[in-house]
Amino acid sequence: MNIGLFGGSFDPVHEGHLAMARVLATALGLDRVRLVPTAQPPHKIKKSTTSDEDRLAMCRLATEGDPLFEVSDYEISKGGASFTIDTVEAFCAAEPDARFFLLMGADMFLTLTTWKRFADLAKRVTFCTVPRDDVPAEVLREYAATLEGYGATCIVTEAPLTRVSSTQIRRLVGEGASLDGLVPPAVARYIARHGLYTAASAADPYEQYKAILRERLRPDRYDHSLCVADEAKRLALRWGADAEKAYTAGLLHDIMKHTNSEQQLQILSDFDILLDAVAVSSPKLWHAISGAVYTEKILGIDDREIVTAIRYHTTGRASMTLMERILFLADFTSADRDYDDVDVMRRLVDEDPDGAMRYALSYTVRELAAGGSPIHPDTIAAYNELALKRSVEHG
Ligand code: DGI
Ligand code: FE
Ligand code: FE
Repeated sequence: MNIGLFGGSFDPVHEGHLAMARVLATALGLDRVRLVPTAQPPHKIKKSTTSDEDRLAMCRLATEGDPLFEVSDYEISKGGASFTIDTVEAFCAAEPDARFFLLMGADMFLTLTTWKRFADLAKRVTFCTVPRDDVPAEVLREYAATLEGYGATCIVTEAPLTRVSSTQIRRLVGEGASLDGLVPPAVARYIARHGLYTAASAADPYEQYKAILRERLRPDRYDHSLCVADEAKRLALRWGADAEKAYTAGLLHDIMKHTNSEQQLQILSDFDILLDAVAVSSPKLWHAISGAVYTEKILGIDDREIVTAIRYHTTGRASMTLMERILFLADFTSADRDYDDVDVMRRLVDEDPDGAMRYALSYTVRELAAGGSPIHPDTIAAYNELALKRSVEHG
């Protein structure tokens, strides 16, 4: 069994991909061509790629009914960045009798020596590519000769293919132009039906959330939300948390801040959330609780990290997760904040995160006590945990 493996982001899959696969399948006598869409890299801030599900669905639609093709969700199911060598090793182990041919576009072919464990990869697969109108066969053959010097086997076909690129297709969709002849009709229909690559989604993936925020918040609070999102993302990158989630949590953390009490209590009762005694008497705490419920149940952001960060952004709590601390601190140090010792807080956040938590919590406790307000037990628990940790450290 000769199997062609064709990996890529397929964002979207197009006739250029399919033509290349067919040319190589005929030239090499392949029994099968397996499309392997790559998963979205983790920690990707700009959601420049379409969701894994959409890209997988388009690959399936593009090849439906053609026995030459199959679509593998191997890398997408695994999640995160995959290296070709790891995927190839998994396929080789699953089908020890098959011969594998790695199909790739001319531009990828010219980078092969930089791939992870290139020498191991070269032992397991034959590298195959097709010239393109902008990358002539001679250039590819010259590079192939170098690769063969390292022990690789390469196949470069003669006739060049016309260049089609996913970037070009995304741009055409944005301009409202037809995709006739560039993608299979079923893919074109899928793109239209799901509103993929439209100007709004391409310009800013968070635009939908921002539009909701602009409806629910007054301008200064909207600005605050953008600033907290930026700061949360900055801290996440610094401390190795998921920057995209931090940005989302920052955007949405105050989403209920301007919703009236009745509606906030309504949403809590709709989802069976009970308020404890201190929370009942402190309406300022409600927006964190109702905001978490809104984010999870109404916006459908079913992500514990994001939801609990919003839930505890006002009170804090004992044993806060990294994402909870990021949002809690970002709310104190965002660019729009301006209180007496904001500079102290900003320095602490960068130099001593525990110290910053301690500083923020004692500030809150002091302010509330000075004003005679009740202090929520979660705030006290967060404060005590850090104060105890410090007294242990300092004997
Ligand atoms: O929503 P923001 O203004 O960005 O900030 P926030 O969510 O931290 O809300 C701050 C308000 O919440 C401020 O008026 C103090 C109040 N607050 C914070 N912690 C507690 C609290 N109020 C009570 N009663 N108990 C607390 O533990
Ligand atoms: Fe808040
Ligand atoms: Fe806030």
